[in-house]
Amino acid sequence: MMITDTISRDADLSQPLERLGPDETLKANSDQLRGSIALSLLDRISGGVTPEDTKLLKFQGIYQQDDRDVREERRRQKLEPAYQFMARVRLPGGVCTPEQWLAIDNLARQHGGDTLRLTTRQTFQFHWLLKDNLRATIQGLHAVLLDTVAACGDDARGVMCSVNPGLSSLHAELSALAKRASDRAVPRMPAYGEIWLDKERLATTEPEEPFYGHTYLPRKFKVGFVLPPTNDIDVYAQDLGFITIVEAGRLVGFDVAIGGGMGRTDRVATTYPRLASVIGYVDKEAVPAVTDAVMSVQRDYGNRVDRARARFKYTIDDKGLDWVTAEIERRLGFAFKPARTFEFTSNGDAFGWARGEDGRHHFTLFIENGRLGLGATRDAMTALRAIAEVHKGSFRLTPNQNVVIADIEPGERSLIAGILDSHGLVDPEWPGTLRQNAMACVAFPTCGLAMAESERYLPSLIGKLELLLAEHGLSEEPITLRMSGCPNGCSRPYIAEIALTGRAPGKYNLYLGGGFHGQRLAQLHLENAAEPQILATLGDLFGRYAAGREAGEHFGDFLVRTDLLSPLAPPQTPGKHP
Ligand code: SRM
Ligand code: SF4
Repeated sequence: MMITDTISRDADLSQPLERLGPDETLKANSDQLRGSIALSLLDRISGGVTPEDTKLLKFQGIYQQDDRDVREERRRQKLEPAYQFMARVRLPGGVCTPEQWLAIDNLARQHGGDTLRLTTRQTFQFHWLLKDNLRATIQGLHAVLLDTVAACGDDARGVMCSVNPGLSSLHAELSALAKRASDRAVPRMPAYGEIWLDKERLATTEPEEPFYGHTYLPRKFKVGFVLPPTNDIDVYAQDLGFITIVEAGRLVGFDVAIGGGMGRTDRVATTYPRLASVIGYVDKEAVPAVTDAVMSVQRDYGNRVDRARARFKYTIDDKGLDWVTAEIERRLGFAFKPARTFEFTSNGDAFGWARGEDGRHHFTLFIENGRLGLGATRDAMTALRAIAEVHKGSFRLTPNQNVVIADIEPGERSLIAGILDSHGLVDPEWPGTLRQNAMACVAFPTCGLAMAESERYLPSLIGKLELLLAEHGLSEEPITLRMSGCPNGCSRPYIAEIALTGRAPGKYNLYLGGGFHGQRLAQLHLENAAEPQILATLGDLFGRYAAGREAGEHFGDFLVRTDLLSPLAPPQTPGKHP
């Protein structure tokens, strides 16, 4: 029987059923995401899977892609696209063991083109997987207790957590909370075990997904836990953010922020980035209930007709922040307390050695744009493998695409330092301050949505910007710079002080004036600009900044204070902002 409507529970049934978007019908009719994936994997004629299975696979953390560098040539030769797959690991808070690191490194070398990508949400991505290698990759992850469930799709995505190397006990508590929130929010997805791990389908009359039902969420949903003063996870970009409140050295609870999101659709004015709104404080014991309540409001009231406006931020703006807050409180059975105070000072990583309060050491290693192995500027992949072979602590992937070699016992430190040194990774000349504070999304050649280069272009652009900064004596000034290959904003560009989002090959929109710790949206300054115009504009603004800044003033704050941002700026997005 075809299911045409499975909006369940407290669903807003005022939406006429026949108007549900096609993705909703696909989910509803997919037999809880099984679709025909098992058959598609057996098909030897194509290197890809069917369009429907392509969408369903995303819920299992797997994206079908094609090599865009050869797309045109293959089209001319009347060949099918060079299909390959990306698989994203679910890694709450970005924490993994040395054993897991080695397994991931092995899989990347065997099946993933000798490269790994550390993402802006603290996990690993494999690229270049062929259809025939998917099963071995998933099984290899399973062997070290990892999976790709819900790393993509209309569900709760990878839960983020601050890395804070110095604050060992608070980090441990927060990281455990993030892991628990992730375990609770993740779909059960028996299809995953059946398709990839040869598990039997169980005969049951119980619902397979008691929370998600047949249609899951209207869109992806992102949760993060942050430990001030570092806003490394960019909490204002999360659908649901927990801002840690510490009193007398103890984690007591959280300010709750809802409705953040970066993505916008090119030329669609009704889509926009939005900063999350802080709606109040809860004690730490309430985290599971708050997560359930907030996600269920989005599940039941999110837009299931227009996918471009299906994220939680639009539900909030359409229904009103007060209404959504009241509905969350109704489901919780209690009201939020007034928000407490907290202070953020930056959203970047602190590089190099840090000593935790428990006496163990941590080294935060810069990884340019999160790329390891093939395509990377320096060979950190080999060094990290060598470290994983001897390390007894853990690794933490940071939200800025870097990695912390964490929990190093004092006696182990010189061994790790020696490995880093012998691979040229402790170099006082590299990276400079601008590069350390920069991020680029993947874009070409793997991302199907890329409109311009990002990861492959930003390193050379930074070299040119460094010369401009040096001319004005600004080389040591921390300035956040983020590039995305399209307006979707996977590097969270719209909260950077300088942001470039791709519009066409070699052409970018330039946004300026975001807050240094992710608290303010940047404004559109140039549209469709090529490199010479970008360099000329930024060179001029760097000169004005050097001459006119106040003591300690950040670049973004200076641009806003001196009113140097152009009238191209879009109106402020609706909603209550911090
Ligand atoms: Fe993203 C889609 C890569 C973080 C907003 N993102 C994609 C896809 C899967 C393209 C696609 O749908 O075909 C990209 C795969 C490229 C590739 O070849 O690997 C992709 N996103 C990434 C990663 C790998 C970028 C990176 O360089 O690290 C990040 C993986 C995160 C993870 O581990 O889960 C990544 N994406 C983000 C973030 C940042 C964040 O979440 O903190 C955002 C902005 C925040 C947000 O969601 O609002 C983001 N990605 C998007 C969007 C726009 C969503 C929207 O609301 O409009 C898309 C497109 C979509 O979903 O339709 C997208
Ligand atoms: Fe792809 Fe656009 Fe995301 Fe970059 S921002 S990874 S180009 S979807």
